[in-house]
Amino acid sequence: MKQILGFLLLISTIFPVAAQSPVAGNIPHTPKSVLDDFMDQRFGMFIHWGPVSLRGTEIGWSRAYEVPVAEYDNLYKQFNPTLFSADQWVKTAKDAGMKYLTITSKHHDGFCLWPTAWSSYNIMNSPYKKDIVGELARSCKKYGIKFCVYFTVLDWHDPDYPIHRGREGIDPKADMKKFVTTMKNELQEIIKNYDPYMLWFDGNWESPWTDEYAQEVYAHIKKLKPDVIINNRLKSISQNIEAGSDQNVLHQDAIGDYATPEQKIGELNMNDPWETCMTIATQWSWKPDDQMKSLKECIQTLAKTSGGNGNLLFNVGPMPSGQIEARQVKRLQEMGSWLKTYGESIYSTKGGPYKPNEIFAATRKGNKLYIHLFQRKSDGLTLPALPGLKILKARFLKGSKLPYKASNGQITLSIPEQLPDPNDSVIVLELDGNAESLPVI
Ligand code: JFZ
Repeated sequence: MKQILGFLLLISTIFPVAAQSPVAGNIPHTPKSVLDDFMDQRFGMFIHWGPVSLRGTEIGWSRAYEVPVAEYDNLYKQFNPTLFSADQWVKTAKDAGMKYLTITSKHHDGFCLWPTAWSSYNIMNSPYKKDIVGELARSCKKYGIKFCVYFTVLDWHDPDYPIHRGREGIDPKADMKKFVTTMKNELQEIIKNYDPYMLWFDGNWESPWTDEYAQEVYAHIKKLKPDVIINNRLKSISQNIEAGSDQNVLHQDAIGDYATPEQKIGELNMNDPWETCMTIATQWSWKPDDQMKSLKECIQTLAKTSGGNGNLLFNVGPMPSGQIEARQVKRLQEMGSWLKTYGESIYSTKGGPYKPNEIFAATRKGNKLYIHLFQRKSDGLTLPALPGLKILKARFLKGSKLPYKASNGQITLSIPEQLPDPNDSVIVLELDGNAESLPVI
């Protein structure tokens, strides 16, 4: 008996997850209070990084295309980012006014930035040999930044995964069940060792990935950490790439908590949590001399996202040295200094009631309505009236009063010739009631 138990114990240590563990009957959903807290953060740092930065091509996607497979898959042997400092990255995020950070633990190329026991294709077999995910998790804790992990479903490198992009068809030697077991074990390591606040899934569009698998993995994660936030890219979209690939909205049958518009600002949505992910330049991972967004574009993107009631996960791709480009660090600092002055109109606000446009976006908190003015079209800004509420006072945030008129179902604010901020001048309208109760106008 003892021998059998010992054997079972040994087996369960080697294989902590049974290949076909049934989906738990009652999958716990993430509490609304947790999601409300997430949406209060508004601004996070996305980091796409790996050995591919040595080539400067796109992470995952360039494998077998811009970079031949044999070359791509051996880049890790030269990956030695000796100037990497988790503290410096996290400080860069903090100084930018970012409240959370999401690192690509594993992208579509399969390389793991943490010392996983489940694949030798990981950072410990590079010359660097340090746990990048772990160091970031520690630094985030130290600086009060919420630590989050990106994890791809599809893995074009793993022989157990049936599709190896660059090669035709389904690999008959692959073993999808075994692949999913590995995935669950890797996620278990990540949750146990790094305690992520949120998991950012991706790579859910290829045929081997089904909703049964998604549910199995979801239940597994929620058993390990019921409050962890999960994006909407765990659910399979392989059956319905066209309609299903619309991950901009949170569908009724979502497996996950929030929608993920990519490289575009999400639409105003007062019901479902969402987060736009967007690159500071054009590529997710580092590209030399990549075209970087202007400060105006960066600030207005954040204001329009908040104005639509969403979060912004803003991406940088660090260099193979381990550093984030100096010009990108500077751009992020500039965003941070804008936020130091105007942050109260972004953090913990709700978007609306007006839909963001090229001229302005609106955010609100309590009896305050913030108008983010992007450009001066004339000496007056006319807005539709606020049903049932009166304006008590209008002023620039941290600035002077603004004359205004309210009549005939319209509000007209007098706009001075010289705006206080060239990128986003924030106007505060103090109301005689709760701005958050206004319907979308
Ligand atoms: C995905 C990743 O592929 C990309 O590398 C990055 O990590 C981003 C945040 O998420 O973006 C996609 C997803 C799907 C397609 C293209 C980019 N697609 O189906 O063409």
